[in-house]
Amino acid sequence: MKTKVLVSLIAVLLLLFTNKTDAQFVLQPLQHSYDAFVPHIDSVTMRIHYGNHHRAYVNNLNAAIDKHPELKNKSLEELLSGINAVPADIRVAVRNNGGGHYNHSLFWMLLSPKPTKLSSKLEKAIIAEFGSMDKFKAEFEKTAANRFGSGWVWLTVSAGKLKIISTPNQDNPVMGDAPEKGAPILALDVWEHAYYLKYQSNRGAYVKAYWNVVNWDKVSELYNSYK
Ligand code: MN3
Repeated sequence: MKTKVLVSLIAVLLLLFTNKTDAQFVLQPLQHSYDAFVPHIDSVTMRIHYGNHHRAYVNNLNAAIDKHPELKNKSLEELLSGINAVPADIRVAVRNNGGGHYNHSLFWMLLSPKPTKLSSKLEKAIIAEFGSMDKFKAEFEKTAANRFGSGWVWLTVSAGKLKIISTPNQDNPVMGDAPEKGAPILALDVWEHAYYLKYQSNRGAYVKAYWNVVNWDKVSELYNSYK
């Protein structure tokens, strides 16, 4: 019994310590419960993905920035868009963990447990660019399938134009050295940790299920803000 109390106390202290508020970057609370996206995304995957993977990116990013106090006033966007100006000894850490923090924050924000509808403005733009919603989804799914290993699939706005692109690892289209720069309005994580517990090697089924949980209201909002 005593041990149990002690273990709980240590857990609380650890939690307080890892969430210390002087950290530059903070893991924002999830807007939905872990089981909110069942059956499309299972709750264990949500818990581990957010609570372990995303938290580790935030902690590792803060640890890297701690080595260079001159970067303390930089926003995440500034660090990533200026990635080549980040000191060499922490550049890879900022790229991977800063990218991880940015990408996952966007990914969670763009999920919805309830059906949402894209704006007619965005729908028109998608149809103009890709031919139809079905063709857009097919191209997005194909891009997800073709990402070898770990990475992301994006719908971006670049010079007013919609584009589907993919990046490896935790890279993203806002990074200063991105081959295809753009403002992301849709973000899909295709790392195995995002789907393997439920879908195993069937990435395609995960990507198809993703359409059920996209927050089109938010995607439309982002589109309007970049258009
Ligand atoms: Mn992930």
